[in-house]
Amino acid sequence: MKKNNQASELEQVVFKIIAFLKDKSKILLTTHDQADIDALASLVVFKHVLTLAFQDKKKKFILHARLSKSSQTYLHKFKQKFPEISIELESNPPSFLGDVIIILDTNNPNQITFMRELNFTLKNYPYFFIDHHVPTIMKQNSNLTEFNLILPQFSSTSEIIWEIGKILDIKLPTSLKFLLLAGLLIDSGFFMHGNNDTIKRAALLLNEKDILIKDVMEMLEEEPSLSEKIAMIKGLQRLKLMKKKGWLIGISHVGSHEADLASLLVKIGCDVSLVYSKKRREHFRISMRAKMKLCDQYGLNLSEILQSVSDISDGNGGGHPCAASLNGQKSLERTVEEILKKILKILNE
Ligand SMILES: [Mn+2]
Repeated sequence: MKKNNQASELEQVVFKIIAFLKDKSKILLTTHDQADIDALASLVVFKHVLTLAFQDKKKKFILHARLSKSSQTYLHKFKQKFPEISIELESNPPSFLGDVIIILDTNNPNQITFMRELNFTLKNYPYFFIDHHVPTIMKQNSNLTEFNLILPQFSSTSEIIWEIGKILDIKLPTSLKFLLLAGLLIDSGFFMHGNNDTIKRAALLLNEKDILIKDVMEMLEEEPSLSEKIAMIKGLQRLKLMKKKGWLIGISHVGSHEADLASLLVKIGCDVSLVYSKKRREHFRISMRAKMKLCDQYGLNLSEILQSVSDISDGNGGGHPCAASLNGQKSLERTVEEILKKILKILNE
């Protein structure tokens, strides 16, 4: 029953979005910085879905994204396998912003560099989000909230785009289903952080037997770069451990690859990990991961914790209950202290 309600709610918003976009001639689709494969897949497939939904040659869709290193590598391999698909991505701040901006795979405008770069222009610019992260509490003047699809119950934005495509009765070619599966696999940690629906959607994407899951997984395999390997090893050397009621909290720091190290620490036995990385000037980034068991049993929510310390660091945090990050610009030490205090308090309960 609940599921049907959810489905129809999604449907309603999707039809509202389509009605709203009907008379818009230039639509900008963008995503967070260091766009990952889920972000890339969502952008490319959503453009395809909208193009077919409108069948209007005068309508222009612009994709804007700055890809992470690993998404660039992935895109290269993807284009070799599917040369028939043309993907054009803008990476410079767009000169013309279009009539509306649709932001995919984040619901925090601070995570979009060009928005920061064009701060003044965007203040009154209409935009809305399609995303699967925990909603950020933020005052956003020009956000068209009635079109927001912020759905943390989805493991990936790729899956939301897949559902939108189904609602609009758009049939996707093999290549784009392949791409959505890649986004779904990456963001669900190969189903590790997924739920029943994640697996059901993956099964549907594989239904027509034109895709082998082995091929999708193989394309996602990536030998870590030398700098990543060194960062992991150095980060492990600097590891500090805290023990609380049998739970292990691992704390470390690296120059880059903080998210990878945070994931690695949980893989090798930490129940919670916190890895920070100092960036230029006072700026820093904190990445955190936790075992799912801990989030379920204790209601630990890293996204909420990082949002709650955003003020101290004059930054913004968010993500998921078991995987979250924070970009800060001051008081690194105090921020880390405050985070650890909150975690210890939860574990004490
Ligand atoms: Mn994502």
